[in-house]
Amino acid sequence: KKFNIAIVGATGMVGRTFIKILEERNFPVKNLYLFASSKSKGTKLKFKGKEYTVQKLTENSFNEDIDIALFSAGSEVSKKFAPIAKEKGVIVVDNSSAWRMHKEVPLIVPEVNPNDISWHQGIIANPNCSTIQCVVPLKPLHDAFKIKRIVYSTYQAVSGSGLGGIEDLEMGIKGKEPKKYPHPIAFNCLPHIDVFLENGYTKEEMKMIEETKKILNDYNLKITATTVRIPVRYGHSVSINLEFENSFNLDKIYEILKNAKGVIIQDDVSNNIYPMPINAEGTDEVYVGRIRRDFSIENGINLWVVADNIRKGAATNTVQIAELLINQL
Ligand code: 11C
Repeated sequence: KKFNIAIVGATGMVGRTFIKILEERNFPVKNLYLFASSKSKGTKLKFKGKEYTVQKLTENSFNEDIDIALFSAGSEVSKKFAPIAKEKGVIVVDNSSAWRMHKEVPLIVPEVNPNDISWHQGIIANPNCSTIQCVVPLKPLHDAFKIKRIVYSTYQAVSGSGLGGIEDLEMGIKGKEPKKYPHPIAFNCLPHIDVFLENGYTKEEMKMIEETKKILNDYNLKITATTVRIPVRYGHSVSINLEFENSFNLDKIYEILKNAKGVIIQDDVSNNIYPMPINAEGTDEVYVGRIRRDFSIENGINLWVVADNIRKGAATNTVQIAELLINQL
């Protein structure tokens, strides 16, 4: 069986990657509909050698023929248009933060909580990129040793801010003033991703905290986060400090991560092998290394986790959710 697929935000960085990944994974597409803002109307994009013209997204864009719409056009577009699509019987998989914390919306990472697909009501949310890459290795460790507390510290690529982030980095290297960020990102790092909230955290930090609890379905977890933008084009890195309820041995941790779906261990420090964004770029796996005991507490470990934020952190995960869906349709 083949499906009619719409992409909303088709010309953006994630939108273009949706098209690439649908093609790479040989997703059974019957018709493809590409939508974007009026700015990008008429842009031609290729899928499996055939050219498609991007149409302006309007309230009449969705027809009953469309089975699934993949959205990546920002929260405001998702807030307005996802309910319109849903009303037409289209199932929305949304990459923005608009719907993630809604009770009736499953928030899915297919390696972690695929069964949550069963209770969707027309909208399914794709988590934030930095959350996705963390929960993939954390889920099997939580199942085995019960995580008590998580400390996330992130090192996030500029592509997380879209093309504007890449431009600030490229132009900044040439000495130009930043346009996207409040400070230069070239030769610098900014402990500031998304907006600051009243509690002193950024919205990116609170997304990591809240989304982790929802995906792991454990609201007792204690989590804190500091999210930092660094001058890297693609690939987010996260230092994760974990405290477990139960005792563990490191060999077992290695064994669990070795068998975890979607995880590749890169941990051979005697040969300088550890995960790095330049190696993760263009791939769909989550890389874990620097696995070591945290000697400052009883049951603690440190991990260094890297993934391509545009692929596993966004487009690939969204397409994987659509794959779960078509197995049900
Ligand atoms: C960043 N994580 O790297 C953000 C981008 O909630 O989907 C994705 C924002 C989101 O800036």
